Formats: sequence, structure tokens, C-alpha cells
Amino acid sequence: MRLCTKTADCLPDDVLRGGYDRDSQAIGIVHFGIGAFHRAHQAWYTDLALSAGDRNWLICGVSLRSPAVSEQINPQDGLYTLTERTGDTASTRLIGAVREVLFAPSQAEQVIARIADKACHIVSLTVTEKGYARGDGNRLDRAKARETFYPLLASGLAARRAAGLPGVTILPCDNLADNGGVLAELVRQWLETEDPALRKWFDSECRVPSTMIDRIVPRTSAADLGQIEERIGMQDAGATFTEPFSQWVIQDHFAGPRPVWERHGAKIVADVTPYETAKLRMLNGAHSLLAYCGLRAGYEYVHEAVGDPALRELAECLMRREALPTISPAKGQDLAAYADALFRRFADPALRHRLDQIAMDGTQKIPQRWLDTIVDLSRKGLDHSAISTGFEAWLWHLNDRRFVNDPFGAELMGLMSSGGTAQVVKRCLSETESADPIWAGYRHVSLM
Ligand code: CS2
Repeated sequence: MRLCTKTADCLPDDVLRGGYDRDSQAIGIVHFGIGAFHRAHQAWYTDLALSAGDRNWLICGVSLRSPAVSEQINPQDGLYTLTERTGDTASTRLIGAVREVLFAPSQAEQVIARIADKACHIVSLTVTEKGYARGDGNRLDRAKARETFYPLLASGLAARRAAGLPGVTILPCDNLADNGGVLAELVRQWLETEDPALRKWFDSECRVPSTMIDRIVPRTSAADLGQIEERIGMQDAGATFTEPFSQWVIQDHFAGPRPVWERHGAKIVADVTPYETAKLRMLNGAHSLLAYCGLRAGYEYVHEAVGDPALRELAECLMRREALPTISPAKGQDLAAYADALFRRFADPALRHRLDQIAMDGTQKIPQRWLDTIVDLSRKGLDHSAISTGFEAWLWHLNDRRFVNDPFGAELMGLMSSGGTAQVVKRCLSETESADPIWAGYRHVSLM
């Protein structure tokens, strides 16, 4: 038996569910990149909102590269379970917010029609750092952009304008600094060449809030799927696993209506910068450190790496002595308590969060996780030896080659073979905007 609308009634009683009527509700959100993170985060908040009576916020998920999620979820009528794990306990909820999944390469017209539908008010994205097609100095890489969401988004917006519909809120949910500002600028660059009149319409009718998104979502394993089948008595190919913790801070900058996500734990604020900076530099910064140093030390999971006293000390140093002093907290934001909570989350063995999952796409992650911190510390004349150690481990990681999964991986590994570390460092630098202080950081690293 497989999970779907018909079989959902046979789920065990302890599987939580909203019980709202899905058939009479419209799709209000089109989401690019419907991977596990979205299903455990934004779709979960939206499911809670729908359960509490918000209406017409069902989600149309769009996959850009692989049909896998549509094959997992469409035969289940968009339903899947989300299981929160901690210690020895687990709690499972049936999520109904996702109505359908479209596979962009073969269903482009449907994606455009969904964006152009009058019920759609939000186009959100979780396309990973590399999915934004940022080239040198945050300029749009047009060749890469053509392969991603930009043409579909532009066609959807053009159809809305032609139909006399209002603009939409474009909501980026990826770990980039100033993700709203960056995305708005990249979309402008795309439209400027493709359709300058649409660019003007986008500027006046659409809004792109910045967001800080946080929930640890390990990749689902075959063992996880076996466990959930045993627990719920049916197969769920879309099953997703996460921690109980979740955080979402969203800039109050919408073009039109939105679900009342703040009733379910999201925070709507004027400025997300302090939350986003703390999250990127402390959580993600320490994650990347543990990933490269942990893999080098032979560990597989985050809880194992953080359980090693030497690596724990290094991560403590990165969070508390290097990242923390570079952040100006918002009123009431306690960064020392934040660090304590992060270590508790990292140490939870129930999550089984793989280090190689975090290690991927280093070139896309390191700038906002480490280099921005190094730049600030260098300006103040402060030490950044923990980040430097992480950097050295990243170079080891490239040289070791076993787990490298990065859009620039082949190029960097080639440079490593021909010119060694110095060539790799030089290549990275040409990708960054503020070369001077960063040079200092890299030079420091390469001398260690
Ligand atoms: C991780 C993040 O894979 C990674 O690079 O650092 O996905 C991290 O788990 C999330 O940002 C937590 O919110």
C-alpha cells in the first residue's frame, strides 16, 4: 500500500494531520526547487497555516533538473510525511500543502500558467546557492541562468502583466547573504536584456523580501524509508526527516497577500540582517568547518564530528570568538545562547546528518560562511585561525578528491594537480568582490 488521498485514512492515529479540504482550494504558491528542505520547512509552515484555516495557499512545486520528486510525490497526490526526530523520539505529520509537482523541462507551459494564474501571489525558491547563477562579482551568468528558473519566471511575469494581473512576491529561501537584494538584482539583470519593459513592471509591481531559513534536513536514506513504512504501515516515497527546531525570519516586504505564517512560528521583521548574518556565519560557518575537518578525521556524521573534543573546540572557537564578534545582534537576540543551542542541535545523534552533504558546493558556500567573517575580523585586526583551519581542510578535501561535489570541482581539482594550493586560492579570489581583505585571509590560510 502507498500513501495517497485514498489510503491516508488508514494512517495510524498518532500521525498528526491538518484535516483541511484540499480539493476546493487554489494554488497560491509556486515553488522552484521542491527538495527535502522545502518540504520540511516552508511547506510545513504552510500546512500549519492551512490547518488553522488559511485558504488557497496550496503549493505547486517545480523541479528544475530531475523528475525524481514528481515521481515520488505525484502518485501520492502530493502527500508525504514529515518526521521530526530527536534523541530516541520521533513524531510524524502528514503534510497536505503540496498539491502537485511539475518537472520544468517537460512541463514549462504549465509552470508559466501556474505563475500567471490570478490565485498565485508568491513564487518562492530553494534552488541552492549555485542555482542563482551568480558569476563574478554577483553578476548574473546568463548562460547558466538560461538553464535555471529565470526564463520560466520571466515568462510567468510577462503573462501576468499581459493579463493585467498584479505582481507577485518572489521569496528566496536559500543560505545567501541578503538573498532578497541579491535575487532582485539578478532578476533585473535578466529582464534588462530580455524584456526591458517587463523589468520596469517587475520593479513597480513585484517585491523580493530577504529571508533567514533554518532547519536541519538530512538527505532521506533507504533505511529511513524502510523505517517509515514500518511505522505508518504503507510506503511513502516522499518521506522527509528533520529536527524539531525550525526558524524562519522574513522581511516584511510583500507585493500582495500571504499565509499568516507568523502564527506558526515564523517571524516577520523589518530587517533580517542580524538573524541571517548569525545563521550564516555561526551555524553554516561551523557546519562547513565540521564537514571538511570531520571528513578529514574520518567521520561520517555531524554528531560524530562535534563529539570529537578537538573539533568541538575548533567549532566553538569559530562560532564564539570569530563569527560572534562580527555580528550586531537585533534587540533581544542572544548570540551566546544561540551558540549553545546550535551545539545541542549538532550533537543530536537522531539526525544522522552526513558531513558530505554539507561539504558539497564549497565554492558557493564559503564566501558567505567564512570569507565575510574573515574580512570583518581582518579589518579589526582579530584572529581567524579556526576558519583558516577549516580552509586548509577544504583544500585537503579538494586534493583528496573522494567527496568533491562542486560546480567548480573539476576545475579546482585540475588546478590543484597542476599548480597546487596557490593556484586554487588564486582562482577563488577572482570570484570575489572585495579582493584586498580577502587576499589577506587566503594568504594567511595558505601559509599555515
Ligand atoms: C548545511 C545547511 O548543507 C549545508 O551546507 O550547512 O543545509 C544547514 O543544515 C541548514 O542551513 C540548516 O538550516
